[in-house]
Amino acid sequence: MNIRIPRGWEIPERLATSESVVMNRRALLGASAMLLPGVAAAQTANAQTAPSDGLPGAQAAARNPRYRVDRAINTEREATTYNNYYEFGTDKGIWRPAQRLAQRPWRLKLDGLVAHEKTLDIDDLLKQVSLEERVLRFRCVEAWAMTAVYTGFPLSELLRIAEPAAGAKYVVFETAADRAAMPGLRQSWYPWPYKEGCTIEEAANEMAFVVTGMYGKPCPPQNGGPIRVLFPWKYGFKGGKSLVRISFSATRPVSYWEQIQGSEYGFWANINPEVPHPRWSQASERLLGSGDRVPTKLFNGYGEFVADLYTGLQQERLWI
Ligand SMILES: Nc1nc2c(c(=O)[nH]1)N[C@H]1C(S)=C(S)[C@@H](COP(=O)(O)O)O[C@H]1N2
Ligand SMILES: [Mo]
Repeated sequence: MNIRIPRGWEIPERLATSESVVMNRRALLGASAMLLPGVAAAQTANAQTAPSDGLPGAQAAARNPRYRVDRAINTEREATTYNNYYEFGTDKGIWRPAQRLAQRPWRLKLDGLVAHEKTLDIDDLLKQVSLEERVLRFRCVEAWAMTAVYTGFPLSELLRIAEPAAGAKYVVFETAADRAAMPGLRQSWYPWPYKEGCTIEEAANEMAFVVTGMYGKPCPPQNGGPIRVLFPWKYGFKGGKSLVRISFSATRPVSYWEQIQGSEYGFWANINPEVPHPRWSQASERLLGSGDRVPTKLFNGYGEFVADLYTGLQQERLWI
């Protein structure tokens, strides 16, 4: 008999939805909670207008030419209607139910090891920073990727506003948990609220970007509006959406995905085509829109900006 057991990287991509495979095993009991009429309708309906039309806050800003891409830029529609946002559900079609997340008023708390704890209103914050547009590659750990147009400001500007104390070594990002708007929160076995973190050196790196807009409009809720963070050299799950709190800490936080499955989603999560996810290869990625398979790049192509952050850290699990 010749039974061939497929290796992890041979599973078809539709099964390589990592982030949901782990959960769906536990989710069976709670599945009926997700079958809201609005959610089902949104998954089949086609948008007539762009999802970010009509949101508050102007987001036109000059493009920063420093960050070049060698790929076609995805359309606004592609980048804003295929999302991961588990608070709204585990499928990619949550953009319509996500419109229930009110974008104003919105406050962001800065606390922990800081000179003075602060709570900023988003419109006041936007006046204290200089917005720029960046065209960035984005790579999900599930091996889909896109190139999208973002407006925002370097995370280093928020560090300046927060004034972290000398002992602050890590930055912790906590995202919205609005039970009325987010049906996913009823799945109480997940460690809500979604939290992520990075080192203070990573946060100060020029590539760490706070996003407040996309395609010249306010960032739509499904992409993390009104304010989210992006680490374009790391897998997408590091970029917490709809931030409500940024804390400074002396100790390394354990993030949402790390709590769910630490062997598959670690603290560093830097992109490396040569280090497979435990269940599939990371050597290539599928581009939204064209569906083309292209090779994945070390640090998602941003090594010239970020590689130095990791000298001396070779003993860490930098690539998971
Ligand atoms: N709060 C929150 N942030 C989140 C997620 C989430 O489920 N909840 N998903 C993450 C994952 S897995 C990815 S790939 C990106 C997707 O961002 P996008 O929908 O803007 O492309 O958001 C990340 N941030
Ligand atoms: Mo992801």
